Amino acid sequence: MLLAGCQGPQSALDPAGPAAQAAAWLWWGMFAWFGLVLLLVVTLWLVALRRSPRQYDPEQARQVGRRWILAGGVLLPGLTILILLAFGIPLGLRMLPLPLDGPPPLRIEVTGHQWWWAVRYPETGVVTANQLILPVGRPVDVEVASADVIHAFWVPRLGGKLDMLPGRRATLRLQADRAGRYRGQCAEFCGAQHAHMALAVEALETPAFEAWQAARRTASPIAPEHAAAVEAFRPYCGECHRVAGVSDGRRAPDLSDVGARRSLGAGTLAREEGAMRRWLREHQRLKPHNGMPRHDHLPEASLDAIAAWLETLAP
Ligand code: HEC
Ligand SMILES: [Cu+2]
Repeated sequence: MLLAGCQGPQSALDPAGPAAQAAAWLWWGMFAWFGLVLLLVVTLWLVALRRSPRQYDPEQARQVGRRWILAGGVLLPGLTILILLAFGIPLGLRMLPLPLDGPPPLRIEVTGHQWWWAVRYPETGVVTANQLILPVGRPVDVEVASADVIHAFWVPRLGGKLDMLPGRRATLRLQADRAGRYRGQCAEFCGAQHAHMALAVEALETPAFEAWQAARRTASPIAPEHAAAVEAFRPYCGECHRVAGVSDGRRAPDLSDVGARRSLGAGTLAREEGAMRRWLREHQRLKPHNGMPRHDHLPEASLDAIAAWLETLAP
């Protein structure tokens, strides 16, 4: 049961990059040291229990007691803090955006919203939401910010955790050494749907990453059978959502590639058959109080037509 915690897409004990590796070393180091301290304390306790009361001498006991206070209350915690600092400071340096010798890191802006993630690649202008696509083997500087309350960015298998504070920008360096899917999660309570604020992370080999960026820079053409859906979408949904070439809303997740997303509502609803229709009809039941109003005023046929069109939006 304990070992089950060492695996999975979100385990800090299964690092997939140098920054996360550093955090994992620190964790194991602390585990070993505090394990030893626990063993020592339990042994002393057992020894004390087994001592016969006849050997008790009040004067000697006072002296011994003072020594234990010094050793256990000052020396041991002091030593522990020193060791932690000696280990922790160099490891923490790996998560800072320090200058590098090689090519510069990739910059990605991630903004927390109640309760979704906006993701932007400033070098190419590519925008997405609720998913972070990275190249393998290249350092990435994630510039975090918040649009409302305090959130926290954390992808445990790739790096450390950083608070996202309204009105401030901060940068966290991470890197993926292996291609694969990872999971991030808002790590600071930010309201009712905090638990439904997951970030799907995917590390791609460099050619695949470049191909994804290139594909994202061209808007998907609109097939004639979706023209009516687009007309219904533009004036209402388009107020909040951007779809490249269709609408320019900025209050809600960019939907230009929503058809390729692994889940809807920041991890709330897996992309099974019919998930898009279900999300549009039931999103306030699936993720109560989320920032999107009910679409009850739209005819169901129109909503389903929009869903069918959104399904096709993939890079
Ligand atoms: C008042 C602004 C607003 C309007 C209007 C609006 N939405 Fe949304 N929508 C949101 C917000 C905010 C979210 C994010 C909710 C969350 O996950 O917390 C969202 C989420 C979504 C998602 C899920 C995106 C993802 O990445 O998980 C889809 C799909 C979507 N909306 C489609 C639509 C459609 C279609 C319409 C029109 C029928 C529409 N929206 C109208 C604000 C809006
Ligand atoms: Cu949160």
